[in-house]
This record gives sequence, structure tokens and C-alpha cells, in this order.
Amino acid sequence: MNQYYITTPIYYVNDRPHIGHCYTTVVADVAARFQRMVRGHDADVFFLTGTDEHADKVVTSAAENKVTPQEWADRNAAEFRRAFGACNGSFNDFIRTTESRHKDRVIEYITSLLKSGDIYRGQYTGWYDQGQEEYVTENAAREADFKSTISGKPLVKRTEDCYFFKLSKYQDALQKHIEAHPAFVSPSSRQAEILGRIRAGLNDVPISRPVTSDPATQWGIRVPGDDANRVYVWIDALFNYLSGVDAPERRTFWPAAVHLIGKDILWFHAAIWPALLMALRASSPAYDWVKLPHTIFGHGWWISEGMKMSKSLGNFISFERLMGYADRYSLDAVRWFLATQGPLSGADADFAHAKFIETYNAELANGLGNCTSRVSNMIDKYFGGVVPENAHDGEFAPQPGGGSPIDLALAARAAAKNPAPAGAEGRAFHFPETIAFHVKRAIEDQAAFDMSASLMHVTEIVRFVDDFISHTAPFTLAKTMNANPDAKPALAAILFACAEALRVASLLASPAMPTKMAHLWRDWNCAPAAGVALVELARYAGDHSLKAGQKLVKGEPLFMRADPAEAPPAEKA
Ligand code: ME8
Repeated sequence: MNQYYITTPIYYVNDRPHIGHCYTTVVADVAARFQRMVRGHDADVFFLTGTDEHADKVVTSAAENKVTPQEWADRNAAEFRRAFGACNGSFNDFIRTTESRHKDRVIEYITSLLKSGDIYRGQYTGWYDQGQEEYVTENAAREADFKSTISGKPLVKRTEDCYFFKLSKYQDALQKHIEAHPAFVSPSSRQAEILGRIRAGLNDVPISRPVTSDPATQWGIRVPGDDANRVYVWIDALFNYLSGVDAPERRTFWPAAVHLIGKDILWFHAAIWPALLMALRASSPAYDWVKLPHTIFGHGWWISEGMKMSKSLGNFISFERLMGYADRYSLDAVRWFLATQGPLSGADADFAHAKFIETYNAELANGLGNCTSRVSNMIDKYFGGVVPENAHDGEFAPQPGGGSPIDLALAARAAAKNPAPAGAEGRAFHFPETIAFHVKRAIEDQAAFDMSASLMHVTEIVRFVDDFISHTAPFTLAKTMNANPDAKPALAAILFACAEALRVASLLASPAMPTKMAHLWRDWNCAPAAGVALVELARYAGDHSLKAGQKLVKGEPLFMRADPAEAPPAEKA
């Protein structure tokens, strides 16, 4: 797949942005940036986020705030856009369901489905959760004692004329598709959940709501040809993924590679959405291009200091709190934490201050940050801040007769009575192969949407370099440079290898930490060339490697160590 289209849910405008919204958007951002880098061509990636604005509660809140629903939506959509901008989201577009480019498309889709008969008129009676704006099945209502599982408020019984979508017709096709495409619903635990529900049988679903004299019911897209009904907000919202690219110059991005969502909205995405797409495709030859997305990925939940975040408890980690962390530890550290420690694979993840500090210190301050500082300090000190000549292939193995950089380094250590760590004798370090391995694996992990595994290759390269430094102790070798003419080229080879490996690590880290890595590239004079694919950029000592003779500034440390005793940052005003 040469083009890559990734989406986030479109968020309800009524909420204040919080860690949940920022999480999904940051993870999608890391994936989008990684894929741009893999392809070396930004235009092949399309990343869409946005806001879901036709919920009834928008009207209620707007009235409370004495503005029109549209003004309320405008104000809050701007908040989301600002929050995602502040998280350095590189979305290509921000779609709002109140925009005519979206509404017009939805009307076209529904019109086509009405014509084909997959949307039809009928009557619906059921238990309605007013807070969630969703009907609950008889069984689920009974199990929950006829109360909302979210708000605890009583469910209400409603009967209304409405339009249905023939979901039942697509039961077989859906089941077969999911069974035949293991990546379609990811991770696999989610697949089992969805398949179980589909196999249990599918009923047709109501997809409209009546319009009455209550202003709250007048907000939304009217069913084409019937002003007394409007399109149910969920159906309206799902169509954003299609409307967002339904323009001649964008249609090639469809089908989406990944719809990233939280597990709360899996059913809509993994059952209703694909069935709607199948129906739309079948409705007219004009929708021949409407294939099914490749992956619907439902991540787990963030909890906060070990407790479930809930609207009633009011303990959501707010966007402002995240920005408090960003101010103190850097935005990139927050992005790294979200991307590596988040609930992607399904299990919930805890946003605990102690865990943030531990990750930050281990992986960033003492990890990547410290390692880049050590290496640039040594290049500064021993080579005047210029990348040393590399007359070496990056294969560091002891030689039978001695004389390799590693032999010289070990000899220098022995002379300085600074013994190498146990097992150093005979140990070899294969830079080109190790680097190629991590790059390949990071790309594969991204393809499997395993963000933390992919970013752990950064940490593994750093460990490899740290290990190499503790074996070779280049600072000890440096002390022999006056006495031994072979010492300097050996030191050059060692430091070149370290710096070059870290350059590659910085590439793999950059989708999560674009700002910090850009600082490093500026200091090290190694910003990746535009238009070049990752495997080329990341080849050890390849065409895009560090160049001997180029300036390499030691610069500020990338990440200052954090004091675990310091109180958690406050919300940023
Ligand atoms: O559901 N942990 O919008 P929404 C992780 N408008 N992620 C979380 C989270 C948490 N504690 N809380 C929220 C809607 N999220 C609809 C979607 S899409 C066609 C329509 C994230 O504002 C997670 O991605 O309630 C979840 O799916 C999304 O926010 C729900 O956002």
C-alpha cells in the first residue's frame, strides 16, 4: 500500500480536550509521521482528525451558554484544534461535521442508500440513554437495571417513526470479512469480541431521529426528502472518514489504512461502519471505489493514578495538565510517554506521575539524551567538534593478532587498570547489522501498529551504544593518543560508530519526538534529506550518514534529569 490514510475519532465538541483525546490523536500522529518517513514522501500520507458536532447536547449546552449551537460548536471545535496543534499534531485536515463539505456528502450517501433500499422507513421502540444519545438493547437495559451504564440515570422508553439501516443483510459478509482479514479488527482481543456479537445475530438499526418543536431535535442533517427526520449523529459522524477524502484529488487515499479509536466505540466502527460501506458500494457504480478500511484499531483506556477516569469523578487528566507536563519535561517527553506507555494493545494504562518520571529518566534523560551527550562531548573534546574520519566498516571484533579498535581499546583499559566488564574478551559489536535489524523491526512494528515496540528500538540502539562505550571506554583509549599513533584512528572509528548509530536512533525516535530530534539534527548537522525513504536514510554509514569533517556541536542536553521528589506539575493556565 503506497498511500496511507489514518484517522482518529471525531470528538464530541461538548467535552473539554483531555488525555483520552490527545492520546488517540498523538498516537495517530506518530503513526502518520512514521509512515511519511518510511515513504520519504509526505504527500502519500493523509491524517485526518476533527469534531463531531451534531449531538443533542450541543444544543443544550449552547442554550446554557446563551449562544447558538453553531457558535458553541465553533468555539469548542477551535479548542480541540488548538489542543491538537499544541500536541504538535501533523494532521492534514480537521473535519467538522457542521461543514457543508461533510453535510453535502452525507446527504448524497443517504440518498444513494435510500434508493438501493438498504435504508428504509419503519418504526422503532426501545430503551434510550439520553446522556449517550444511544439506544440500548432490551437485554443490556435489563442487565443494567434500566439505568445508563455511563451516567447511572434512568433509561427512557421511546417509540418513533424512523429510518433503518439493513444491518442484518450484511451479517454474513461482515463475519466472513472479519474472519478472512485478521488485521481488520485489531488488536485480536477486540476481534473476538466483535465476532461474538456478529455471530449472535444482527438486527437492522435505526439511523434517524425525529425532528419536533424541541430545538434540540432540530440540530443535525435532515434525512434527504424528509424534513421531519434527521440523520442519527453516529451515522453522520462515521461518514466523516469518507467525506474527508471524497474529493477527486483525495479519493486515492481511500480505503483508510487505520481507523484508530478507543474500545468504547468499537461496535460502531467494526460492525456498523463496514456494513454501511458495503451497502454504499453496492448502492451505485459511482461508489465502486468505496472499499473496506484495512484496520480498525481499538485501543484501551487511560486511567489516572490507578483510578478509572470518569466524568462524574471529574478526574480526567486534562489537556491543561498534560501541558503542565510538557512545560516542565518537554512536549516530546509527553508524546513519548503517551506513545510508549499508553493502552494501545488493550490493557488499560495508568497515567501516574511516578511512572512518568521513571520512564522519562530511564529512556530519555539517562537513555537517549545522556548517550547523545556523551558521544557529542567526546567528539568535541577529542576531535574538536568535527565528525572524525571513519576508516572502518562498523564491525568491531577482536582480531587474532590484535590491533583492531576493540583490541586497542581493551589494551588501553588493561594498561589503565580499568578492566572491561566481564565477558568483554571476544565480544563483537556488529553495527551495520544491528542497525539494519532495528530499522527493519521498527518498520514492521509500525505496520502492525505496535507503537511502543517500534519506539523501543530507539532504546535498544541506545543500549547497544552504551554497552559499546562501556566495553571500549573511549575516554581511556583517548589518554593513549600521544603515545600510540594507532589510538586516534581507533578512537575515531569508535566514536563515529556511536554517533552514526545514534543518528539512526534519532530517525526512529523522531515521529514521537519531532522537536527534540530536530534540535539534535541541527546540532549534529544531520537533518534527514527530504524525499528519501527511511531505509535509505537509516543505512549505517550509507549515503545519508554523518560525514567526516562536518561540524558536530555538542549542544544542550536533550532532556534534563527529573527529580522524582518534585510534586507533579499543575495544570497550565
Ligand atoms: O465517541 N483513554 O467522541 P468522544 C483513552 N464522537 N482514550 C480515551 C479516553 C480514555 N480515558 N477517553 C476518551 C465519540 N478517549 C464520538 C466518536 S467517531 C466517528 C465518533 C478517546 O469525544 C478514545 O479514542 O467521546 C475514544 O474513542 C474517543 O476519545 C471518544 O471521544
